[in-house]
Amino acid sequence: MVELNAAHVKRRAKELGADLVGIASAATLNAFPPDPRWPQTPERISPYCKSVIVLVQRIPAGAFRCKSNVPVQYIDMLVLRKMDKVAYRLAEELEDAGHPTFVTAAQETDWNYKRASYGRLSTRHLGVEAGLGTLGLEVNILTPEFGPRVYLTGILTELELEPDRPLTEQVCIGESCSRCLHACPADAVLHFGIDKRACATEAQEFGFSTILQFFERFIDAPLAEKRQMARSRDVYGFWQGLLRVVGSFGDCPRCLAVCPVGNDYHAHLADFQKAIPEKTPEKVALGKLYRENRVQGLEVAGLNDWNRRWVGPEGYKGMVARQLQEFKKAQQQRTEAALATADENGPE
Ligand code: B12
Ligand code: SF4
Ligand code: SF4
Repeated sequence: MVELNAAHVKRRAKELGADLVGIASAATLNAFPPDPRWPQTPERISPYCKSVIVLVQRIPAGAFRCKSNVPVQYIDMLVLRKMDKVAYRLAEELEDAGHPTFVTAAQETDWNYKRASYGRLSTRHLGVEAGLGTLGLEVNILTPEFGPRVYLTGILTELELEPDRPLTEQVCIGESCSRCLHACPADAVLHFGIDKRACATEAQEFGFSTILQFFERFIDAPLAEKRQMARSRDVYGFWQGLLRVVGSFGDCPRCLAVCPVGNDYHAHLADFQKAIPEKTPEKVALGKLYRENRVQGLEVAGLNDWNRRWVGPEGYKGMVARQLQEFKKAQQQRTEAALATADENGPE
């Protein structure tokens, strides 16, 4: 049996193509389910799981510079495919080395959990436990490297691996930023929470509940109307969703696009995403209200004692500003180095 440790596993994950990787202990995940009423824990899936290896795959920033959301929707699917392949290859290698290992579905939900709105594991919470980021105002996980523009998956293994420590500093700038709230077309961003039903109208235009509602109407409709319905845009949307998942989820990328966390934002998005067309005085006022409520220490569901663990218990301490300064410094050094090389080479 090959002796494997956390450093080896992480190196292999990166070699296989993962952008970020971290490790969470199954015991910790079992002790801290995101929503204890419906515990999304490894022990519910396998009693033998010791560690969860969490992979992050970034969504290339270029897709967020387009005139419509369509390129992001397509690239989301490619990112998920790549992530699944990387996870599968790593699981296979660990099993070949003698450690039973398998991958969980990154996008499926559990029919028995909160009307199928919860995954078997919450991969965002896995990411926080594995030290890869913290939850933002819109409860996406924000990684310091790529902000929320990532997908995540979990590999469950019986191999005991040294876990990473969660970040205690809040990565999200918080209420004083509120850019995700300003950009949300469905007014779904709560205070470190999300109105899922509202979000789903934009993010899952042709998702399960739309299909269900369509067929309920279809069953009761007279024959002539049935014919019309069968040829409607909805059915085309369902077909596209089945074919390529586009439309069945991941339709709306606005909260991902405008978040100023991550060097990918500084490098490629700061110019294009600076102005937020969806911003209204009402949304700005709501962000301010969230801020006042937090300053005054009012009760906020998303920031209660249980949830604070995943938001970053120390609060925001300027991580994004520090990162931006470092980014600008590195950019200047690159420009100076390029100029120096040009000088050395002399005129053409
Ligand atoms: C179901 C689902 C959805 C559905 C929900 C459907 C429904 N009808 O309920 C909806 C449509 C909302 C959705 C939307 C999106 N999703 Co989605 N989704 C999932 C999925 C499959 C399961 C989520 C889950 O299990 N959550 C578990 C619960 C416990 O978490 P939670 O609901 O956020 O609850 C916490 C807080 O919100 C808070 N809370 C809960 N209830 C309440 C109530 C109040 C009032 C408050 C204040 C707080 C609060 O406490 C909880 C504990 O911390 C995951 C994949 C996975 N397996 O994890 C992807 C996932 C979360 N989605 C993802 C993405 C990218 C999106 C979208 C951006 C769409 C897109 N372009 O793909 C939007 C983002 C919306 C957002 N800001 O959160 C990514 C997130 C990546 C990231 N950076 O975080 C994931 C992780 C997929 C993946 N494999 O990478 N999604
Ligand atoms: S995915 Fe779109 S609708 Fe959902 S929270 Fe983000 S911005 Fe709002
Ligand atoms: S846009 Fe601002 S408030 Fe929203 S998650 Fe990103 S940093 Fe936090």
